[in-house]
Amino acid sequence: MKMTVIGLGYIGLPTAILFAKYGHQVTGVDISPWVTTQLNAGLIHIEEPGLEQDLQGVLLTENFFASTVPASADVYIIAVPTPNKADQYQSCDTRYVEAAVNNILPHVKRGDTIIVESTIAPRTMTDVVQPVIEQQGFTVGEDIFLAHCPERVLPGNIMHELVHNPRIIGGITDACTEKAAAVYGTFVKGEMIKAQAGEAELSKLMENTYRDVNIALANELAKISERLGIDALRVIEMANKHPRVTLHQPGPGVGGHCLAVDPYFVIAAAPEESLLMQTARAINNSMPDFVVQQVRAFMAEREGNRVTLFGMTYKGNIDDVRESPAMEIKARLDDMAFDVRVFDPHVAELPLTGEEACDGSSLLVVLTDHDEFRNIPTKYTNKMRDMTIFDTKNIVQHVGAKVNYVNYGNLSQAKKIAVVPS
Ligand code: SAJ
Repeated sequence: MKMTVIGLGYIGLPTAILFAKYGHQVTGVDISPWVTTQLNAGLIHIEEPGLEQDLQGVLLTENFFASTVPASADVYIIAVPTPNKADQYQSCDTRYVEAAVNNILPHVKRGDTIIVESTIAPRTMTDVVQPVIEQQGFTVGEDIFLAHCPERVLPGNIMHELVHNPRIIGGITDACTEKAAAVYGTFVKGEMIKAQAGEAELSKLMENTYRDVNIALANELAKISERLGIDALRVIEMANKHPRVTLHQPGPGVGGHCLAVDPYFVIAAAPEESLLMQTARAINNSMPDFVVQQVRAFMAEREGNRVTLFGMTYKGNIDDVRESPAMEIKARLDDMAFDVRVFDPHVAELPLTGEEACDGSSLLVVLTDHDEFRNIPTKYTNKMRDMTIFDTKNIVQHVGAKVNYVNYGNLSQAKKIAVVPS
C-alpha cells in the first residue's frame, strides 16, 4: 500500500515509521525542511526510545522517505497539531487539519482512505472535514473513506503502545470504518474498536479529561492537606488500598499537549454542561502558583536568593517542555527576581550540570519525575547553601543525611523546621 502521513511530530513520525516497517511505501510530510532533511539522514528530532533505530531500518529498505510536499497514495493519515484557539473557552483550532486536507486533495482519487489521527473537537469530522472533501465532488463512504482514529500512546513508550493498545476506528459510515480498520490491521495487535466518528472524537477527549479531573482531585487534596497539616501522600496510599479507589498523584500542575489541552475542546463544545471539567482545569492551572507560593515561604526563612529547579519537561523521562508547569514556575520565579538555576538532563538546551545548578542554592525544587532524580547525590547537595529539597513529584528516594526533604506529605510542617546549615 502507498501511504502519505502528514505531520511528522510525536505521533505522525512513529506512525509513519511503523507502517514503513510493516512493508508499506510511506511518504512522511512535514512543513519543516530541517526535519525532513534530518529524517532522510537517519536522525530523529524528538526523543523516543527505539524510534531512531526503526527509522534507519526503513531508510535501508527504502520504504520511508520524508518530504515537504505530499505524494499521491492510497491512504492518507493526518497527524498535525490541533492547538487551542484564544477564544473564551479555548476551543479546538482545526486550521492545520483543514490545511492538510486541502494539501492532499489534488492527489486524492476514488477509493482512497483519509484518516485523521489529530485530536479534534466532537463533530469536527462531520462538520469540518467531510464538507471539504465533498466539495470536490466525492461522496464519503462511496468514493472516499473517511475516519477518525485517535492515538492513545504514552510518550516514552510509543513504539510499543502503537502496536499493542486497543485502537478506536471511527468511520463516517460503516464502509469507512472497515477500510480504516484494514489499514491499522497491518500492525495493530490490540483490539480494534469500531465506532462512529463522533464517538471516537469524544472518547479520545474524555480519556484525557478523566485523567485531568482525577489529577485535579489529587492536587486539591494536596492543598487541603497542607492547610490541615495532614500527610496527603499517606492519605492517597491508604485510600488506594480500597478495592474501588484509585486516587491520582498531586504535582506542580498538569502539562503536555493532551491533558492541558483536550478538555477545553469538550468545554468549548458544551460550556454550560461541563462545569466539573472547567473546575478541574482551574485547579490544575493553579498548581504552579501554589508551588511558587511555597517557594516564597521557604525562601523567606532562608539566606540567599538562589533557587534550583530540577526538571523542566512536563513529565518524567521525556524531552518535551510543551505546556510544562515547570516552565511556568521558572518564569514566575524569574519575575520575582529569584536567581533561578535549572538542571534537566533530558533538555539539550539546558547546559548546567546538577552540581552547577545546586552551587550556592538555598532551595532545590524537583518539578519532574525523571529517573535521574530518584537519587540526589551529596556532591549536589553539599554545594548548596541550605540543603533543602522540595519534591513536588514525590520522586526522590535517596538524599544525603543532612538534607531537609520536603514533599506534599510533610509540606505544612517542613516550613517550620529550622534547617541544618551546610
Ligand atoms: N500527572 C500528575 N499526576 C498524575 C499523573 C499525571 O500530575 O497522577 C501530570 C504529569 O506530570 C503531566 C500531566 O499530568 O504533567 C500529563 O501526563 P500523563 O502521563 O497523564 O499524560 P500525557 O499527556 O503524556 O498522555 C496522555 C495519555 N492519556 C491518558 O493516559 C488518558 C496518553 O495515553 C494519550 O495518548 C495522550 O495523553 C494523548 O496523546 O492524548
